[in-house]
Amino acid sequence: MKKILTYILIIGLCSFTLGQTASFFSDTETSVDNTFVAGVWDIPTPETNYALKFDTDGEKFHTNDQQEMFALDEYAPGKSDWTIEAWTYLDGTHPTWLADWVDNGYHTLYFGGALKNENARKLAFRPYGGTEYWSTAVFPTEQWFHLAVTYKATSNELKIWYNGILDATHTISEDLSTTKRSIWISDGDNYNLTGRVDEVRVSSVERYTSNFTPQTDPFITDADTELLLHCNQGTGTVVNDSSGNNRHGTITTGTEWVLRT
Ligand SMILES: [Ca+2]
Ligand SMILES: [Ca+2]
Repeated sequence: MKKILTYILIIGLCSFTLGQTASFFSDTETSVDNTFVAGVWDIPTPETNYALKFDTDGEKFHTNDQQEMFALDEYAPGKSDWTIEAWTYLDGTHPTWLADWVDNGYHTLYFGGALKNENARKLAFRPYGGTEYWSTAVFPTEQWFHLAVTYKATSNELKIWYNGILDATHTISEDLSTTKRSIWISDGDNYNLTGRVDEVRVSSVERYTSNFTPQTDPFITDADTELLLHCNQGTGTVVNDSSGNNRHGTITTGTEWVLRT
């Protein structure tokens, strides 16, 4: 009796999980009185979770076409909110002095490196020709963390969020408008990221205004998503943009696909 009750419970749970219209077995499988005889379960194989790894100068991702990033001008030219975020993993510190995270060859976000010891592995935002706006946090090596930078156009406020906690707030005095340029990850200016990125999302909205729990599931695109890289291709040189805007990109030779650990 106990066994029968257990079977009923398992079948019930499977039916619930698969949905009411889903059958316990697929058409190609056989069953006798709902007892599994042959075939495979009707559960889709999950997408393998890869990330991009950079460890040498010249290694980078870049969008194939020029895009707005720091000047998300579809609403107000050169003056719109934005958020740039990615799960990030630092394998170490770049041997020279900085390690590009995300930039457009004009305005840059980078980690300070060895020659700037006081700022080693802090994150800086540097508008073209302007001031460096630093994080308070010194970011760790050999662990994944969520990093987000938000910009509010009406107040010129730039905020850095480390694992969902507000880390630094700055008022930007520079004009952030640019012409459209490719979006680069790592090595926008001959300084590679010594690390990895995954789930890169650029948004035309200030996504975060108070502390938050970073989403560990893949992002789903919405009307405010400009670029979304799940980085799960795992092979080849094309990285698909899942934002719906077809801003697909390319990785240069030496950039590696690594399993997301
Ligand atoms: Ca991924
Ligand atoms: Ca490499």
